[in-house]
Amino acid sequence: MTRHHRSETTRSLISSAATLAFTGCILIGSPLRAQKFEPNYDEALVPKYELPPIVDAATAEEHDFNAAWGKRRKELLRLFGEQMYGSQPTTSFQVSCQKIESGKSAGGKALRQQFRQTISTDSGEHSIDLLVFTPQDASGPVPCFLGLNFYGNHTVAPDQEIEITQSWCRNSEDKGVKDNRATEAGRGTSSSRWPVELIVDAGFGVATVYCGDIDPDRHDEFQDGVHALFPEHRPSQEHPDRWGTISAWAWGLSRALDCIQQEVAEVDGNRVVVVGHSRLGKTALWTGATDTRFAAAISNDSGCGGAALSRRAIGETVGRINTVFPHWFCPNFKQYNENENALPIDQHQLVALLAPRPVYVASASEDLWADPRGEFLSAKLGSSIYVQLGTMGLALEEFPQPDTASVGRVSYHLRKGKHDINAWDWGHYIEFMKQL
Ligand code: GTR
Repeated sequence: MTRHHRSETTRSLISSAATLAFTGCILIGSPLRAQKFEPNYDEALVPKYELPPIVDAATAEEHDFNAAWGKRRKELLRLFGEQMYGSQPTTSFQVSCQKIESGKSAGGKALRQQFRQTISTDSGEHSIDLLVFTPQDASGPVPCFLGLNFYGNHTVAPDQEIEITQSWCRNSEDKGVKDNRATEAGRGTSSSRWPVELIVDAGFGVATVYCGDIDPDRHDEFQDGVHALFPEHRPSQEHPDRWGTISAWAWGLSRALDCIQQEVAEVDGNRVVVVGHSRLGKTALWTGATDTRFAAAISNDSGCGGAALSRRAIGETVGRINTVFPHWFCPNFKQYNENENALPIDQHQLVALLAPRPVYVASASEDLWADPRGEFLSAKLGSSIYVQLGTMGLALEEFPQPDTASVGRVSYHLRKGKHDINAWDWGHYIEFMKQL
């Protein structure tokens, strides 16, 4: 069998597996395994794997399927918490949210509002800034996107009034970060990723928080950021199931939603959609799973630890991500380095945790590191639960050609191009938003 032939065979097996509604799917690939941490990009070298079912056959037959799914959903959520992202603290905290500034933005089309949230526990106080744009001419509360940004709120728009973060930032000349401090030079440097005008013109709001305001993206044994508010809940050898940075970011997004629901009259707090790119796309899915107040979730190029199936081990793998970013997931997740088949979960089940709320998985054709095909398979397999719950699944049957978008209750698109989020992606997210 030629390599080409084998990969076509694998592909058709995968697509027929994708139509299997709920049983575990056995996918055939090569028994060969890529060398330790050497990325594999060859479909023919995807290892043999069997995916854990979203619901087993007996559950699927339950008379009251909604109730049976509710039980199974809890179990899946617990497994993702314990084995992958880490549980969030359950002890009490106080939170206050104050408007610190407002004015016109985006050439007068948007109302810009900035809020400072202060979260306190017996162990201290921590502040997080929230930036919200809504259409200037809205006649009532609007649905709103909420997502984290990588380098500070001031990077999302060339607007002099946006506060510059005081939190630790990764050094970047392009983003105006020097000595781990954000500067004026960063203003608007990520605006291609945040098309505020396009969004407000469509009648929606967009809100953002700097991820490093919640938890700086560095490995410090979970000492800083919101981890410091809950020292009794730090991950450790004895407690390898506690929150890593992605879970902390998700917790912070829930706090931002608290603030929106309580203080931002221009936004409809029941129609807030969590969105994120890349590591922040992984976070968007986990946030939507843990906090059902979010009306929907959008993961853009989220890859390994996001929408991509871990067991395919193509592009970035579990071993690689845990080595380069040891703080993103909980310590338990490291057991699965080079050992994905031992995972009790896989990422199609994370997509399923959004059901029946709308979910969007997006990929870019040249972003092989994030495994576009694995992201598509998660969306397709995860969508089976939507069908079982009596709503619509993903309309696409096969992994599509670049520049194809299928927008519905479960949505997927493959943008032509590189790892990024741009106006093409947002145009489709705006279409998706219209169903709310
Ligand atoms: C990469 C990482 C990916 C993705 C990306 C990003 O270095 O390997 O998992 O998260 O960073 O967030 O831009």
